[in-house]
Amino acid sequence: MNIGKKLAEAINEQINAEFWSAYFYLAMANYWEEQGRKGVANWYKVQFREEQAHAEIFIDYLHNRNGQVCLKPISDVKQSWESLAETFADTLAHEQEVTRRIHALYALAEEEKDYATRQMLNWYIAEQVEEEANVQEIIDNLNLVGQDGTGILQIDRELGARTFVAPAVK
Ligand code: OFO
Repeated sequence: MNIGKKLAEAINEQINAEFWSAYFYLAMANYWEEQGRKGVANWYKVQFREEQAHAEIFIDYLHNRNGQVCLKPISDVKQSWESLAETFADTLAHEQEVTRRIHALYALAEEEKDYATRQMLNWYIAEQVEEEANVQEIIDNLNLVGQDGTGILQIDRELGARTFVAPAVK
């Protein structure tokens, strides 16, 4: 069944938002690479790739429902941060906003009685719970070590071990 106009527009907006997220995390990866925090940079590079994958899933979905993809310009992102704490606080706030957006999309799918879109969005709803929990854990660890250099190095090393795994939904 072809996707309705209203939902197609909302999904196109979300595609743009996912690419904005990718851009945002790439800026963080670049910044921390330039500050010598290679583990943090790696974590954000993986995040960058995940966001691109999120956009691609929506693109494939629109095509499967005979919808048209409309790529819009990506607006500017912040380029520097005072501290790791600020970076991860920005990340959590952003993911909370994305969660709100995904929930709004789900509500629209319900309103439109588009059960296929509702089903597809279940994956994103679960993904957002994971995204927020992962970032919260890093924030908790950063709070725990405070300004302790050894602790920060340990966190950097752990974040450096993250690898990209393509989402199973693809
Ligand atoms: Fe696409 O989940 Fe983060 O932003």
